[in-house]
Amino acid sequence: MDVDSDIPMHDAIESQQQQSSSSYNKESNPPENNKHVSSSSPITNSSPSSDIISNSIKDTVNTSTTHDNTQSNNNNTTSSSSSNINQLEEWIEHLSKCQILSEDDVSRLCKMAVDVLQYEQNVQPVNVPVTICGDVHGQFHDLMELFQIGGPCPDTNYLFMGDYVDRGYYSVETVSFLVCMKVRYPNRITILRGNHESRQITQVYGFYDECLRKYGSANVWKMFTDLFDYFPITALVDNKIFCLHGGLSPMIETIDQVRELNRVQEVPHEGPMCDLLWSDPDDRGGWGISPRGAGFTFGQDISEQFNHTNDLNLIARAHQLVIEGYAWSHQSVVTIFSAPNYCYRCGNQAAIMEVDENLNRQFLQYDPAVRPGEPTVSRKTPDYFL
Ligand SMILES: [Mn+2]
Repeated sequence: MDVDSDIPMHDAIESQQQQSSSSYNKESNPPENNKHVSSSSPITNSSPSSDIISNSIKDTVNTSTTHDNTQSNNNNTTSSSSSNINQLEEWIEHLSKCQILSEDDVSRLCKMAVDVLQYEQNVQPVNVPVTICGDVHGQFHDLMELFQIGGPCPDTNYLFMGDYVDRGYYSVETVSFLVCMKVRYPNRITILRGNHESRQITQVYGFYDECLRKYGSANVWKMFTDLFDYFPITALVDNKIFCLHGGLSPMIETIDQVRELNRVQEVPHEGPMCDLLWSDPDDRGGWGISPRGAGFTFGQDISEQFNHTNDLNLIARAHQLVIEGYAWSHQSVVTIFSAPNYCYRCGNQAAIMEVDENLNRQFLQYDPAVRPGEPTVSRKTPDYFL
């Protein structure tokens, strides 16, 4: 059974909003919507083989950031300053204990992350083997469990398909940790943008309020949401598995068309970039109106045509709560959801998908981690909820 991860939680959302309404939009500066200017982006959107180009750009231009040399399977960084590595490892150790970074450190981290992410592509190439993960939604302890199940990064390569923030109690720690890992091991972990990596959505579903509560101002929220604009929107694993948060768009027939988008902006309300982050597969054929109010539903005929046109085996996506952590749609679309017992009450398992050197796939399912200091909520969902 597929349950929409954004729609059926209205009661949870409302109680969240009630709890935070006293501080909401009163003590803080109003967030600036859609004011991000994306001028002079160095992103090489339309060069299909620019991973080599961008790597050389990174290595020559960006000496201040860390880069792993994946091609030679060498985990030691070759072109980065050791002080940055030490700093990042200090932050990672701190965050591993679920402790937030200082505002100044978040500022430094986000600047380092822009230096890495701005050179990634709209369709970021990813090599096998890789472990592909879905929504995390601020469930920090479950993210640590994910790395226990899948193996530590950088020993295991990871591809996350978005929705790191909102809903869970630890969006700040979760996104700080993943961004730190991205900067520390840029060729070992890929972090795509989800529909929640957005200024608008995070003001409604928790991340904005959490930043206010933990930092006393919206500064950290602004730093991260400005950074989200640089996250790649899709990835292509071994030229065969197309990975993205939501799904297909009626305005996108080829992967090259994704490469031509200007992604460095707030997630738009409509259009191809919006659809890629919001759409869902559906049992009905063709394109349908999405109950989410953004993106579309697409049928098996659409996904088959897209996979045929682009010589793909599989579309891997996240965005929908699925009770067993993964679920097949059509024959070649898989949904992966990596937040167990979503919202601490849905009773679902989580899953990640390992893809080996021969593109063989294996799903690993897991249950919620113990969350010290939090109220114990039964994983079992009452019948009336489902
Ligand atoms: Mn989503």
